[in-house]
Amino acid sequence: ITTTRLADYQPPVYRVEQVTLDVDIHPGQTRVTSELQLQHNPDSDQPAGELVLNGEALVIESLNLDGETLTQDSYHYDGHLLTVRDLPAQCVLTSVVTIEPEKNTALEGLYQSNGMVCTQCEAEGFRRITFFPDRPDVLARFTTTVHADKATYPLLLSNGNPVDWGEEGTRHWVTWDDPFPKPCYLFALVAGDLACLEDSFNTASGRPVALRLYAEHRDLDKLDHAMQSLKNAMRWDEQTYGREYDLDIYMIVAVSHFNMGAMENKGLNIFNTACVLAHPDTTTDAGFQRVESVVAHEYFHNWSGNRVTCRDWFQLSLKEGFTVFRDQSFSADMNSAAVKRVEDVDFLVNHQFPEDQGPMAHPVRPAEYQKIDNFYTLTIYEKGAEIVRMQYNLLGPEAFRRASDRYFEQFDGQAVTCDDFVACMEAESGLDLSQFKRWYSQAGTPVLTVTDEYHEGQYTLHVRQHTPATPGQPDKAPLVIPVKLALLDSNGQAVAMDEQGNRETVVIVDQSEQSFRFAVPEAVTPSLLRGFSAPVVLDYPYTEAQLATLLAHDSDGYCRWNAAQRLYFSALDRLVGDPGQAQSEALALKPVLERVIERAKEDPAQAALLLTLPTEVALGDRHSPLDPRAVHQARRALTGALGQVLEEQWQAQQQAWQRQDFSMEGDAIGGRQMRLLALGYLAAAGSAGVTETVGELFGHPLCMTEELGALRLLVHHGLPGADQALADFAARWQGEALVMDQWFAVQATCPGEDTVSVASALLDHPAFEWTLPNRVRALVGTLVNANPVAFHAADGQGYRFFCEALARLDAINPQVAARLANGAARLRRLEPQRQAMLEKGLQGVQQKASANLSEVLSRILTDRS
Ligand code: BAL
Ligand code: ZN
Repeated sequence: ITTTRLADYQPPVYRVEQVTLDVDIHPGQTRVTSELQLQHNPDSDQPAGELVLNGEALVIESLNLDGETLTQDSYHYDGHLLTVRDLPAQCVLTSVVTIEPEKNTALEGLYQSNGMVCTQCEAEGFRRITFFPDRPDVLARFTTTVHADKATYPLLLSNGNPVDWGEEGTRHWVTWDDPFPKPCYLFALVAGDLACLEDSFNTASGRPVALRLYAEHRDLDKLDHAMQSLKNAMRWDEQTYGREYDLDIYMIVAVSHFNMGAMENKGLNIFNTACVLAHPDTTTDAGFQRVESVVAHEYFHNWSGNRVTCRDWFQLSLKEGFTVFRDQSFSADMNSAAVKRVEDVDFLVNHQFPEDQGPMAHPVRPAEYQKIDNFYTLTIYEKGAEIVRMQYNLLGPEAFRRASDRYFEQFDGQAVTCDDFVACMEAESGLDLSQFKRWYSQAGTPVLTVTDEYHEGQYTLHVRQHTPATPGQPDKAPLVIPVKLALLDSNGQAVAMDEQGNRETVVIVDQSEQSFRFAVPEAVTPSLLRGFSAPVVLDYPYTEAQLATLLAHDSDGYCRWNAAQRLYFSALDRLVGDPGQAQSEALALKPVLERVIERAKEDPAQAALLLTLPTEVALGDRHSPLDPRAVHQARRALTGALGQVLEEQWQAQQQAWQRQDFSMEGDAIGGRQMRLLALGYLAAAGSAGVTETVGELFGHPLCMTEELGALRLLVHHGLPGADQALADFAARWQGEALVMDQWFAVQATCPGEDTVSVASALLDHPAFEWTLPNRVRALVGTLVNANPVAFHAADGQGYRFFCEALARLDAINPQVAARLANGAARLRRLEPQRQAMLEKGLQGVQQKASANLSEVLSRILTDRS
């Protein structure tokens, strides 16, 4: 296992000017002929002569240099690297290799999925197809010819435009040419028998673009939402960033077997079916929103990632953080911006913060890695997006747009770094961002500790910042933390904070300790970190009365949500170990929640967010050592008690949001969320009639959101009829893979220790497939990550389930196994008995682990924090 370090970066010795690929698909064996036009790189300080190419487990048929067959003494291949000696400065290297896509269960490189052949090359999959300098700073023009059987694979796709095609008996071929130089991680190829939804888009400058969305024939009716999302994204990027699409064709292919969500290959995106297919009968509202954002995300990569790409994989967040920021902004514009921001923050604090506080913590620009696949993390993506968002807010929209224009224009066709991005921000704003850039290099979540005082018209905030140590980074320097704030008077109204009468301001915290003063007429409640202006933990001693004021009156959606979360956490913290007090905690919360429920008609989606209790995982993270049973009982007790004390209000809500007709309008979606939430509280309280109402909803749903929501309530609350409902659901949806994933997930997330034996039995269900990542994530991933009371079952059965699954999966798909292993990241937070059981299990898996899995396990096992 080798470690790659940012500090060791060297430019490539040779550039590849042109690649001509010929991929000849036959059952059992695919032959790949590649012709590389090589040129010594003048930026390299190494002389021409030796060339090292990546190539993973390729079977060489022949190697040829400038027309001469290479003899075995002029090259060396060790199964991973091909070293060719005595090369001139300019030459053509031709290789013929064979590969076996049918046997490729790792789903990297060229592989089979439900009868089609497709690729996944990011980050390092292209080396499994042919020999190449598989690094993002080698940009080449690709011409690709695909040959295959006509009947099995009537459709042959690759990047760019089709320029030639023909038939050879029962076989046919198509040649695709991509005029834009690109790194090989953006290469794509698809061969299959697929249905197509076709549309077109006229760019702002009037160029027509053919839009083609491909899926299995049975899924053709599930592509409309993705098409509309794509067109919206194309227009939005023109209007918001001035970026037009550049090829004549834009294609998306839906694939069942896929390691990630989707892939932005130039002109030929390949998508996990879960992120592109959508139909109200089979897809939840959340699923629709995911399709919209992922389609947009991959489209936006055409500029932020493809036209301007990364110099090396340490710069991954250059494209991912920026593109997540872009897709978040797009979704905010298409839907409710306030709700979107809270959803994004909720995701960040509940998933990225734990990563940043655990053994896998790493900077947004890591300094080293063993397998780059393990760094497609929430830190790179979500925290990376927050770093771009802070720059957007520091510059303001106009300067940020000038800076992004400069970035795209100056670096078009180049492979660059995060420093290059920030330099554009500095150049267009005049700001000095040198201290700000510590956000890229320093891991960990900063904690802002704030206290305040009020004296004779002067209100002072004292702010201290501290970033806890993370693996390999014991000492942290102060960051630049923009804190947007307002000050609320006793009526909850924001007061003027300066002579201009501004009622909101931003202070920049850039030292370990600082104070900020404001002239205000009375003692105030601070509304801090408005809009979640920086990805930090805020430690301010809010009283419950202040939180109630913020929740009732703050105009900032994030601050209202955060106030609600703080109220819930303090009640739940008291109930951990003492759930008998749930009734009095619920009564104390009742008046503030009543006000939120009353306002639900203004914005039901926002109300649903405000009324949702923190998860057991989030609550567990506040208690050390983790006591999953006590956490489970506390949350369950408070849910039931809130169901009881607000029973009338929940009943009214569940009736008010009942609809006769299906709609995808914002209020209809928010209404479904409110209705299911209300039914959940009623079910937890054992309210009379709730079983019938939920059963009725399950039997006569308007859409999958209702059907699945009702199923989840039946199963998770153990309501009568739950088993029959599970059987009916499976019978109805056995042919729909994505719906069956939800069926597995509903069962795996049923809170309770017994769920482990249910999940173990489901591993033997005929619909369970180890080779299908979505299915494994639905059953094993959800139990491990979203059902702590099951995963941490006192007898260790959850750990046995997990470790056996890890070992089994690792032999099939190391990338997905390594990702799943992150579920053990809280190892050192467990009490000694559980810790010993899990540690032993992980050590057993570690003995035979792949490089991917081994890197994650060793970080977890050596964690001493
Ligand atoms: N580049 C990998 C998939 C994505 O982030 O778009
Ligand atoms: Zn991306």
